[in-house]
Amino acid sequence: MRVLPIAVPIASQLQHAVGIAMASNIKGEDDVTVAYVGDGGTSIGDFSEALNFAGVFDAPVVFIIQNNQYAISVSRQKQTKAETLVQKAVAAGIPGVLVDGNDLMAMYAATKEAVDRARSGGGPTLIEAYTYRLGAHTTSDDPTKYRDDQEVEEWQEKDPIKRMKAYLVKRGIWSEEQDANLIEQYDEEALAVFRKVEATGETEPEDIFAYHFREMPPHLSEQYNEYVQYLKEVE
Ligand SMILES: Cc1ncc(C[n+]2csc(CCOP(=O)(O)OP(=O)(O)O)c2C)c(N)n1
Ligand SMILES: [Mg+2]
Repeated sequence: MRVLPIAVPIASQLQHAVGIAMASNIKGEDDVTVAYVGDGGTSIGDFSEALNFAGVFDAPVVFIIQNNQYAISVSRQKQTKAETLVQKAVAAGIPGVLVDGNDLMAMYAATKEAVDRARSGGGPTLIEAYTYRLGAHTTSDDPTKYRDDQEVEEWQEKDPIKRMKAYLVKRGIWSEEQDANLIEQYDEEALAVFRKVEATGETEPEDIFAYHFREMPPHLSEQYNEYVQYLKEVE
């Protein structure tokens, strides 16, 4: 498995995925490319372009929309008047499947089917994983400003981790005791890493310029010098 770096410009990764999948076809390789996007990302032109290209060129690619109902503060209803996001597959002439995104096994089955189809020459698939963002978008976001607590509470019960755990415990594959031990073990590991990093001391502000390039390019050197000067002035 090969993993690409995270693409910050929303939905741009879909175009890359189609390009990679088209290259697999040209090279005669049986690789399949899987690309994820948010509900908000489906409103961007790149999404439609990627689906269209993938369909026309039978690219072995699987698009997975993580429909968590929000793009920061913008609700799913404000993204599109379409009843579902997956119906956008119809316009591209490719198969689409709407899945309970909080059901791990349903997601596995749908993804496997799509990957198998792509690998056997059946072209692309669009999957919509219907889920919910329980937390805030980022630490600078306050979701209480744009949604009801009741909505969040309703989704708490559908938490995929809770559901999977309940299933495994019921089947006797996992237990509350094992769960508690594992969490304790992870807490200890995380704390050990945190202490190690903390012990390395304060980070110098200039460090934001370091470690990007072996030799700092001129435009960055210029900014670095300006920044060092600025730090001296504010001291
Ligand atoms: C092209 C582009 N426009 C705006 C942003 C700023 N931005 C970062 S996350 C985000 C919302 C994304 O929502 P969604 O696609 O639903 O993904 P989620 O965060 O819910 O997983 C926006 C608008 C960006 N990164 N790229
Ligand atoms: Mg979203």
